Parts: sequence; C-alpha cells; structure tokens
Amino acid sequence: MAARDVTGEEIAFYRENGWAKLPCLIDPNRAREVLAACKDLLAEMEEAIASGSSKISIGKHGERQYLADDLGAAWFPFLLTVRHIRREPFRSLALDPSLGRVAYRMIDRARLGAAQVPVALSDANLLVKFPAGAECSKATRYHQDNAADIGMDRVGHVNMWIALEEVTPEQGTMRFLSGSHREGPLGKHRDTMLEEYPALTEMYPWSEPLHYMPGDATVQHDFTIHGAPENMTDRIRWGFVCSYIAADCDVERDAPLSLGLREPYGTFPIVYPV
Ligand SMILES: O=C(O)CCC(=O)C(=O)O
Repeated sequence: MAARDVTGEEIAFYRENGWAKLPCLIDPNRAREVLAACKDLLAEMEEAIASGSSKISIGKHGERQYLADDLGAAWFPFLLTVRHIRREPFRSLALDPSLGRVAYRMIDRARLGAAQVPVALSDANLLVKFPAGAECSKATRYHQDNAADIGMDRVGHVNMWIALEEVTPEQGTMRFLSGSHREGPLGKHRDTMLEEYPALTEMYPWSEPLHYMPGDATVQHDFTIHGAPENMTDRIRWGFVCSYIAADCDVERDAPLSLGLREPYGTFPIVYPV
C-alpha cells in the first residue's frame, strides 16, 4: 500500500474548504525513490534534446513541447510538466489502489444518493518549478482544474499533489481560495477568474502558506481556485500530481500529451476499488 487512508476530519475539511492537506500520505522513502527517477528523467530529456534525437515543437500557448514514445513534456513559464505514466516507478504509484481510495472517499458519489462509483486515473504529471530567474519558475496563475482539458460532463475530479522532498512556501507552494469550489465552474479560460470576478477574494479566505515534507500531499476539488507564487529560492520545487475521476464521468479525450492513458481499452484505468 503506497498511501495511508484519510481520516474523517480530513474528509470533513475537504468538503468544507475544497482542499485538504494530507500529511505523510505516502512513505517519505517512496517519495524519494520517485524523486530520483524524476531527476533521471530530466537528464534523459536534456540529453535527447542536446543530441538532436528528439524534436521540440511549440504548443498552443507558445510552450516548448517534447514528445517521445513514453514521455510527454511541456515548458510553461510557471512549470515544467512531464507525463510519463507508462514508466516505473510513476505508473505503480499513480495506479496504487490506496491513492485511488483517497480520491474515492473525497468524491464519494454515494453522498448524492447514487450507487458508489469507482475511481479511475485520468492523468499523472511531474510538476517542476525551477529556481528563481530560471525558465518555468514563475507564479502558477490562479485557476480551477475543472477538467476542461478533457471535456468532462460532470463534477467528480480530484488532483492529488504529492511533495517529493521538503517544499517550503518560498519555493511557491500552492494557495487555495478556501470554499471557492461552491461557486462551480467559472469559465473555460480557467486562469482569468480572479480578474473577472474580483469579489471572490473578499468572499473566500486564502489558505495559509503550506510547508510540505516528503510524502505530504494536498488534494483539491476540481472547482477550487488555486495557484502558486513564483519560486523565490535557488532550490527546485518537485511535485508529482495524480488526477482521479469518478468512473461515471463522460470524458471526451485524454489530456494533451497524456500518451494515450486510455489505451488499449478506451477507458481510463480503474484504480479503486479493484
Ligand atoms: O504545482 C503547481 O504550481 C500547480 C499545480 C496545479 O495547479 C494542480 O495540481 O492542479
């Protein structure tokens, strides 16, 4: 089992605020193992790019993109995102039923009077914020996940952001507008809502700056407004995020660069219960 179960208090906090901190969600040694693999992955990409064996293309927001058989990466001003779900140790962690159980208990379709619904993995990403002044170090703009990238027909998505080593607020840890999930979806262009609806920051309080130890995580609802300040330190901020959805969601497509997570069955892999 990669992850501990969540407590009733953590679930209640999540329902109220649309996010929750989950200390020691996974074993710190497991987090360090994933971190070592992440560093190897970045070195491999740099080598492939430098040798010209892999091509860089430009994505729709002007970001550089790198696509190999089992790797998809994009350099945004605020993050380097790397999708690598066909590889170990990432695959086993993202598909671990114990992580799926956390998502299952947070989404909890049975609360709506429906039968309980399994949870599937819809995406998994390494998220790297580089040190101050470097490419991919800027602030993550405030947005809702709202799973618009994959055209979901209903609510029922959570992101689980796992720290792979200690991460301090100065490195740009996420901030959440607590309770904002109650507003529902606030637009498809998901990172302009605080300019469009300025009263939101008067209506809802910001989460305190968060400090993570390796293996600590936060989980957020798909409508919770969140973002992160820039990395002001000389240390890389390493995070691994797994996205889970209720299996009754109708989803139009995989996330960009997700490398066909749905293959070969045309559905996202069920993670919990199995
Ligand atoms: O890591 C970040 O700065 C943002 C991550 C994020 O937006 C997410 O996990 O949904």
